[in-house]
Amino acid sequence: ASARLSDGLRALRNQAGALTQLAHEAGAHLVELAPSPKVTVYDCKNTQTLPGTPLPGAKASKDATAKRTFAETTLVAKFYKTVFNRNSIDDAGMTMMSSIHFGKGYNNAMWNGTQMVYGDGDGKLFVDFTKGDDVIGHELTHGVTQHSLQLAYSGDAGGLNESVSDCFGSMFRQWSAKQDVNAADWLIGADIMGPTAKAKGYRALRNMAKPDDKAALAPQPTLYSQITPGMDPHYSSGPPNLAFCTACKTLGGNSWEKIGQVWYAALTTSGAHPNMTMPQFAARTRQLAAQKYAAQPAVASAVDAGWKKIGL
Ligand code: ASN
Ligand code: ZN
Repeated sequence: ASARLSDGLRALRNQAGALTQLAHEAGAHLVELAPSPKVTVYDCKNTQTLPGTPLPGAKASKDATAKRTFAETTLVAKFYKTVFNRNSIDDAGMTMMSSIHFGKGYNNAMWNGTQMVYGDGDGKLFVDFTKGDDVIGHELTHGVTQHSLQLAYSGDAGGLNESVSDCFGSMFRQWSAKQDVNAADWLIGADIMGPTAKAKGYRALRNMAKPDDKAALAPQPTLYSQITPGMDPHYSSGPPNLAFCTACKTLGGNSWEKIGQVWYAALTTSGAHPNMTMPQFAARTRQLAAQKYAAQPAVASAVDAGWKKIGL
């Protein structure tokens, strides 16, 4: 009887083992089969009416702007998934929606709270805004911020909001081009400068490595103490951009692998903080770097060097 019992037990154990293996394989398949977020593109046909006319998929579209928007937005989704394990803008797989050809010669791009919007540029100061992969990463990241820290768009939080979009826009550009921190240009908007801007010597909208660069269309302050009340977030983003860039360069390697992970954790950990100040954000990244990379103190020292550079 005891022999039969142990045979039975062995059989049960084998079955349990097989089931565990099956569940493991099924789980692996579920991960592989998790759909990437849907990407949709609409054509405003040079009006300012949103969202415009829905366009067919990337392959079916004859419009280079549409093709590019499908491809680059899909790539930003892949960047967020593979580098940060984030499933779309809201981390719950929401459709990534964009409208192109917004307005006539429209010199801007934006996240409007629901979707991305891109102008064609006037062809003089700016070209088609979809030509900047960092621009696409920047606008989409405004959506990520809206669904995480929910930073306000004024004061310190406003500058942080803009800076986070530049940091992730730039990281996306670096990751796409497989560039380490030394190969990266650290410019925002280099690929959307039009002939007039270039003729005047402007090479980008902003330079994260040198916020006060005279060759940037919008030179920014470099120190936290230079930020004044009511300053536009596109200017007050200069110091935190420099802090991020300095931290990345101090550590070396690829920006998105360690310092980028610290910034992502600072953006997505523990609820909304709409009025977060820059000193608070700095403290948060210092703490997260020390926690996440306890065995690699060079990460926390690099983060510290970044904030010290701007006087924090
Ligand atoms: N392109 C600008 C931005 O995303 C639009 C704006 O001024 N909000 O920051
Ligand atoms: Zn922005």
